[in-house]
Amino acid sequence: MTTNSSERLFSDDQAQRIATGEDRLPPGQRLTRDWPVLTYGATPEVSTAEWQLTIWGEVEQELTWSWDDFLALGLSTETNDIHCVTHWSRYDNDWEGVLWSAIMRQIKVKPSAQSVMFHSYGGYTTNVPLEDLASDDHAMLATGWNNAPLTANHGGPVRGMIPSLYFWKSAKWVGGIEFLPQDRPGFWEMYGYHIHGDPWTEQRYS
Ligand SMILES: Nc1nc2c(c(=O)[nH]1)N[C@H]1C(S)=C(S)[C@@H](COP(=O)(O)O)O[C@H]1N2
Ligand SMILES: [Mo]
Repeated sequence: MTTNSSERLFSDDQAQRIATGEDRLPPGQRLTRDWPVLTYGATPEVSTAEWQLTIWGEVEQELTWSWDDFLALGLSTETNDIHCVTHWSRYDNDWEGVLWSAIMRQIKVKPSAQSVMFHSYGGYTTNVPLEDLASDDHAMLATGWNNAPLTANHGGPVRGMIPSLYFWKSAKWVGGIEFLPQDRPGFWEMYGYHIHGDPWTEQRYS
């Protein structure tokens, strides 16, 4: 294979896929190196001092965590790929945050709970079945990206990060988690996005 860049057989993206020996790119996606901002509406400015996470619904006890309460659950790091329904994907994002599994250890969820609704400051919502969260070891509520606090436009101080689903399921500015007795559509799901959103089977729109 030639090393002359004008005659290369493979694009960087293809070379990367070949080098890693796996097809990382879900069908219908193309890679981007920058990180687009996709927000419906205004960007809420939420300081860590005022930020709270409230958990309610199908739980034995509702609770509210402050920023310090939340950090006390312990921070982990994860590297993963993000796939937006508008066809861009971005590889190798380094996240810091609290794993979903660590959050679940603090909550007594009722057996009736099927799904969660993430509620954002500003009003955005998105639904995710508990099964998806439980089977995704990498799911977290993220506080940092590439060794820096998550910026406001990307959902800081705290955003969902669920790499197994399209990126609209990763709510920015999360302030509430509601446990639901049955799955119900969130914001984009009511406007025709797929109720589930698996990028590998292209569950884009319903
Ligand atoms: N609160 C909130 N969360 C959101 C959105 C939004 O508009 N509001 N957009 C979603 C969509 S469609 C995508 S693709 C990602 C984009 O995240 P980014 O702007 O950090 O790339 O956030 C998701 N989470
Ligand atoms: Mo999106």
